[in-house]
Order: sequence, then structure tokens, then C-alpha cells
Amino acid sequence: MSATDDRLRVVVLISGGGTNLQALLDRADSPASPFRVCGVVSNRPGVRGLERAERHGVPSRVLDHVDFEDRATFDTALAELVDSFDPGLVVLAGFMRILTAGFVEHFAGRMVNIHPSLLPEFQGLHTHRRALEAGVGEHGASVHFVTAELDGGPVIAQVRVPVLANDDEDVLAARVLAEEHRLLPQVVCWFAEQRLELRDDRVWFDGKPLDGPMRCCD
Ligand code: NHR
Ligand code: GAR
Repeated sequence: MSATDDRLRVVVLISGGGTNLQALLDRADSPASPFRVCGVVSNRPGVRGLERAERHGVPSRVLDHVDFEDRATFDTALAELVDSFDPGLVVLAGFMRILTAGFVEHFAGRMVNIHPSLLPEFQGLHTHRRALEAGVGEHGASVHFVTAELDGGPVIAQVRVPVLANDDEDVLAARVLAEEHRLLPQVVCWFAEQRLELRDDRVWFDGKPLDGPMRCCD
């Protein structure tokens, strides 16, 4: 007789390198992990993140958006594919396609995104370049519940890094990315431990609404 596996089933959506996926795979390997990665989906073929999944023995699929007529058709197929893994949580980890309201609604309250800025600053793309152009002293990353409003869902937690005098886009991106690898597994653990909830457009943690994002990771 085998023991039942009550770890949260997590599906990770990627478009590229998958270093955040790797951080989740590594954390899920620790004996006390409350979650496991049960599937990976990429909208781009041949990316490094797919190799990471394979090396870890996690099933992966490619759903290339160029094969679809429009966003709604792509998202319908994507929702069906994601559902086939029976996830308790969907994580966007470097996923680069804007999702339709219908997709977001289907996974409401059980989908999070990691975004490379201190939201609500710098929504959208090229966040590191824009942070440097704006001359901010601090930058970072946020994990938020995904809503139909792009990068506008309630923020769960953030990590901050300093912007240093000689930073260029790549150096700053690398400093943020290293911290993302701590932030994202932490938030997924909290969700798996049922400490996090999206209720009335707010984040609830341990049964209380948050006033603002939590700070990670001391
Ligand atoms: N979808 C919804 N509805 N809501 C969010 O909050 C989402 C989302 C889909 C992705 C990630 C996001 C980020 O963290 C994300 C959040 C892609 C774009 C984009 O402009 C913008 C934001 C994010 C992801 N994508 C282009 C598009 O036309 C394609 C860009 C490309 O392929 O390089 O979809 O930053
Ligand atoms: C990460 O910095 C993530 O926050 C960002 O892309 C990188 C993906 O790296 N996401 C976005 O910009 C979403 N538009 P990874 O593939 O190595 O995890």
C-alpha cells in the first residue's frame, strides 16, 4: 500500500531559461517540501527551462502560440493542457504571453506571477532598463496573484535590492534574479501550507488581510 501524496501540485508556465523553475524544482526536492512540480508548460520550443524539467523527471509540454489563430484559442488550449496536470497552483515564472480574462478567471486565486520590479512600479516589460533610466535607488521583484489587469493583481511579497552606481541592465537583472530564486519558492511554500488566500481582491495571510506586500526573505 502506498501512502497518499498530499503535497500541493504545482504547474509552472515558462518561456525561456527557467532559472525560477529550477529554484522551485530544487526546493521541492527538500524532504519537508509542502509542494511538488507536477508539470511544466512552455509557449516556446527549445528553451532551456524544458531541459531543466526533463532532467528533473518532470513532464513538460510545448504549446507554441504561433500555431494558434488568436489569443482566445491559444488560451483555451493552454487551460486544457494545464488542467490535465490537475494543479492546485499555477506559477508564471518568466512566462511572456499576456493571458485573456477567461484564462485568468478559470485559475482565479490559484495563479501567481513573479515580476521583476517593485510593483506597482514598472509594470510590463524591460523593467531593469526602465528602473535604471528612472534613477531609482532600489529595485527588486514581486510575486502577485494574477488578475486580468496585467501585473496589477494584489502583491503577496517583494524582495528589494540596491541599485549601484555602475550597474548596467545585465548586472542589475542578475542581482534581482538571484533574489527571485529565494522569493518565489517561499511564496509557493506559503500557498501550499494554506497560509495565503486571495479574497475580495486582497491578499490574506494566516487569516488576516495584508496592508501591503510582505518582505522577503530574511
Ligand atoms: N496575464 C494577465 N492577464 N495578467 C497578468 O498579470 C499577467 C499575464 C501574463 C503574463 C507576466 C508579465 C510580467 O511579469 C504576466 C502577467 C508578458 C508581457 C507582454 O507584453 C507583459 C507582462 C508579462 C508578461 N507580452 C507580449 C504579448 O504580446 C509578448 C512579449 C514577448 O513575447 O516577448 O503577450 O512581466
Ligand atoms: C525573471 O526575471 C522573471 O521575473 C522575468 O523573466 C525572468 C525569467 O527568468 N519575468 C518577466 O519578465 C515576465 N514578463 P527565468 O526564465 O530564468 O526564470
